[in-house]
Amino acid sequence: MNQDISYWVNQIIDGNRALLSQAITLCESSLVEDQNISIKLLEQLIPYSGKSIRIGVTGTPGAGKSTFIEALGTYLISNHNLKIAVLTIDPSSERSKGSILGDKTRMNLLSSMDGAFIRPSPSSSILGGVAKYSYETMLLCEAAGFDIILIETVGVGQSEIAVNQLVDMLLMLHIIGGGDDLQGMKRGLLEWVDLLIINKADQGTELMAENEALNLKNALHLFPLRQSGWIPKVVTCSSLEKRGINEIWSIIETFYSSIKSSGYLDMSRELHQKIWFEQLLRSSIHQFVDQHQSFNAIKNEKLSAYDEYHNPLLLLRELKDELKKKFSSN
Ligand SMILES: Nc1nc2c(ncn2[C@@H]2O[C@H](COP(=O)(O)OP(=O)(O)OP(=O)(O)O)[C@@H](O)[C@H]2O)c(=O)[nH]1
Ligand SMILES: [Mg+2]
Repeated sequence: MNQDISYWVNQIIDGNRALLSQAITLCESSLVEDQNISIKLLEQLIPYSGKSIRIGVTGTPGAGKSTFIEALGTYLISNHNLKIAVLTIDPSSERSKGSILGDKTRMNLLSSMDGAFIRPSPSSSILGGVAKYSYETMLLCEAAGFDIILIETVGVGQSEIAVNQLVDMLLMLHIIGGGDDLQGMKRGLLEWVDLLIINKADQGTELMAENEALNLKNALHLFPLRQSGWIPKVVTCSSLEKRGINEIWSIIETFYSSIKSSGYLDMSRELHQKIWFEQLLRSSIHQFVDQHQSFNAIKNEKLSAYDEYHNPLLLLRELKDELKKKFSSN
């Protein structure tokens, strides 16, 4: 980093996309020096964050998440003059080492619009269905003035619980005939979903989609009332033909103003912040211990005597005992 932190801070607040991208890259870097710079940047940018609507988009592979984000994003930019940041996973990143092209994410039109910023993170960094540094990336995008943050998840099952620790609202895309989703793990996930969208309601499947929506609405009624007080909605849409998108936006607006006025929004964001703090604390402790000379000296001494043990757990116990002795007396 050639310029000082305050230069970066001002540029990001002014909406400099190139520096925003670089700041995200610093967050994602495995180098401790880069991580330290990104933490300093975030420290100063946090006061400028928090003003967006944070939305998670989940659903089984191929449900149409990317196509839906493209439809919603282009609608919001064109009709509401909003600025949209999309955080997604780049499926090709393993091979191409970090491509950031929109066309690889099925968001061709959106990626060409001025009001959009699409950030595919490398698939190697996935942790529970979202990129490892999605929270940091989201804060940076908010400081850069984006009104809506859309986070696309990958994978199925419990992963979406992780996205729930980032966003204000969780949307789930559902394919017609995918009723089995309600069984097993998906049932647990449904407790977190605020809006269930039956996608691909087009090309003759509209009626089936309406019936499915009705069944799902009935199924959702059986869930206990949520802490947010919100009763989850079920709608049909066609992301491909861009139908049903305005209705979805009006549900998002209603949801957002309801959790804002009830105080639930502040409460859940505070919880997310504490979860982030815990994660940062753990990695700081890890980093500190790794770099601590006395710790490394004791560890290396023990490791050099490994042949005497032939039992990693015994070695670990002795190492822990010695560390306790050393650090509890200081
Ligand atoms: N008919 C129809 N096809 C759709 C619709 N939305 C998406 N598709 C198609 O479904 C396929 C998968 O769409 P994606 O948007 O890539 O789905 P995804 O959930 O993002 O997929 P992954 O990221 O791979 O999990 C593509 O061929 C889309 O063209 C829709 O509303 N109607
Ligand atoms: Mg996708």
